[in-house]
Amino acid sequence: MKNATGRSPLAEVDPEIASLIKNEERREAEKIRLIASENYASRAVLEASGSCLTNKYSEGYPHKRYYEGQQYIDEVEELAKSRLQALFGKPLSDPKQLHVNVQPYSGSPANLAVYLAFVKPGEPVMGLGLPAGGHLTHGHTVSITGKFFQSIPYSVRRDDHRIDLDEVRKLAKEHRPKLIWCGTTAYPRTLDFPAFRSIADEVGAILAADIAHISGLVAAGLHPSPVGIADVITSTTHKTLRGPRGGMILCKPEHASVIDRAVFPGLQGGPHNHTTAGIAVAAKEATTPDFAAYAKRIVDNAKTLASELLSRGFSLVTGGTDNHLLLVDMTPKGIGGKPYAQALDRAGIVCNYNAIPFDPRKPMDPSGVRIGTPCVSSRGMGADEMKRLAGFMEQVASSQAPEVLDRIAAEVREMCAGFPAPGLTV
Ligand code: DSN
Repeated sequence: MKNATGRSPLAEVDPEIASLIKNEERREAEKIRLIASENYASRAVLEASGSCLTNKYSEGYPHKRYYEGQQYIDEVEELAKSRLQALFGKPLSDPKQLHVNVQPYSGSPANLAVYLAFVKPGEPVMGLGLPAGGHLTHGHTVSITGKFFQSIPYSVRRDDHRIDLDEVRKLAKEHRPKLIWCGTTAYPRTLDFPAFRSIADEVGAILAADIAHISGLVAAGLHPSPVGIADVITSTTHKTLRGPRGGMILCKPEHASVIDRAVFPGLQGGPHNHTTAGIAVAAKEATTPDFAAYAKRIVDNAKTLASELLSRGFSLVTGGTDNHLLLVDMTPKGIGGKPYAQALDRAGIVCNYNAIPFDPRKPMDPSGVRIGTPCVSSRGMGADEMKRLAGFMEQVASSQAPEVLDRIAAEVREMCAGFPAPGLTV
């Protein structure tokens, strides 16, 4: 038989890349990953998103494509959509009224599609400023969304660091934005979607909820849902929702066609069908008791970690958390967020340095770190491990001596060994 090319395993074809992947797998297994936007996709999600579906082009939408051969792809996309509709449509009397688009390549393209659907270049838009916990794509000056549109950022209050709804209303009345974003990347508190709805109604704006960070909590009923409140909802699919790297848009039926046209052909070509399949699997997994227990652990673990850190003299923005993340102001500990994050990494605990609201320091050397509990909760860690973790974090804040960090890293490895991570083979 003739040898077919392209049928050999990765380790044979490209040992360099195979070994880098293996190393990353080991890193993910041996470290406590606290980056609030990361997670462990399940083995089933990884299988679907690493499948032959990557080979197929499918511009268009199910049963309205520009290429033939869509017999199975159409079914994959329809399953992804109907599962997300059932998962997120619960607040509606008829969940089928929730329109779903699973084609955005990720969260930023999903958000850009919302601009394309509803706003013309130069028109005013409002979002939470990046320094206050908002996302780049909510109108930050360095993003296309701050360059092509007139961006009016709102902020959090100086005293309690919670979103200042009085300021949102005042700015909205003054600038009459076409679009108001309600969504965050570094905000530890519950979002008040009905309050944003009433402000958007007062000024005739489209209300867009970006639930990228919290969509897994929304799916599990652990954060209020914007469905039935916001006109349009965007999310990544890989954070708390625990799917593959991807994006989705949910919207009211009256916005379905403008949203679909904005995604394709407005912004993108062919959807990433392998990702769509992974999203479908994640949406199925999100209906299981396992997922409900994992989502509850996320919130419980964040609260335990918050109280343990507070009792050890750490300062938390807003004083605590309602969701999956904590923003820690390192000022009282006398160390900047960046050197602290670097020391934690050597100690086997991975997070990101992050600005705190009204940060007196520069963005590349800010006062805080952002930590989140999705990864540790996916591994099944609970209150005992959070207490131990707070102890490690306290020790690293007190000493960044290499021998201290290396000793903690060994303890972290030992602790992680008891909690195998979903999706990994080590
Ligand atoms: N990079 C994501 C985060 O870490 O929050 C947002 O896009």
